[in-house]
Amino acid sequence: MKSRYSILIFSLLFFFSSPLLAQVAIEKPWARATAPGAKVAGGYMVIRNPGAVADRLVSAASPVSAKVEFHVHMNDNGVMRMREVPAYDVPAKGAFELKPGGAHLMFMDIKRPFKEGEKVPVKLKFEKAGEVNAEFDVGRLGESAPPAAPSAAHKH
Ligand SMILES: [Cu+2]
Repeated sequence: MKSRYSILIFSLLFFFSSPLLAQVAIEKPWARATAPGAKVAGGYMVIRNPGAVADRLVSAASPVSAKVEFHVHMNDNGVMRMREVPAYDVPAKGAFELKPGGAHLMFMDIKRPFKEGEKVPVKLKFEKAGEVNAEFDVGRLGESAPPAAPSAAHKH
């Protein structure tokens, strides 16, 4: 009788510690519309991890681009530069935010322009939570950034 209980308890513990139960939530995924001829696009979101174990976003892919890279912005002597990083760490009971001017997904070699109002599907792969699908809403061109075209900045 006693051993049967311990088997039950053991399997319950195993079940609750299973990586399959690790979960992350993707909040407000969005991407910027692209200018004509643009080859790359930025994607943003908040990754929330309610679990007690830290997780890590290790890869991302989308049918609309050749690949999806993880970028961060670094202040290099007053000049903001982008740098590729291998992964994003999502702390336990915490969140990791991707936003303009900070960490962002970079859609490389996009196959078509991103148009405002459409959705871009992205498959995210986490070390523990596994694959998570997200639909990125395409927002306005140059949202929360200076206008891309010089002519737009010099309207009289
Ligand atoms: Cu970038």
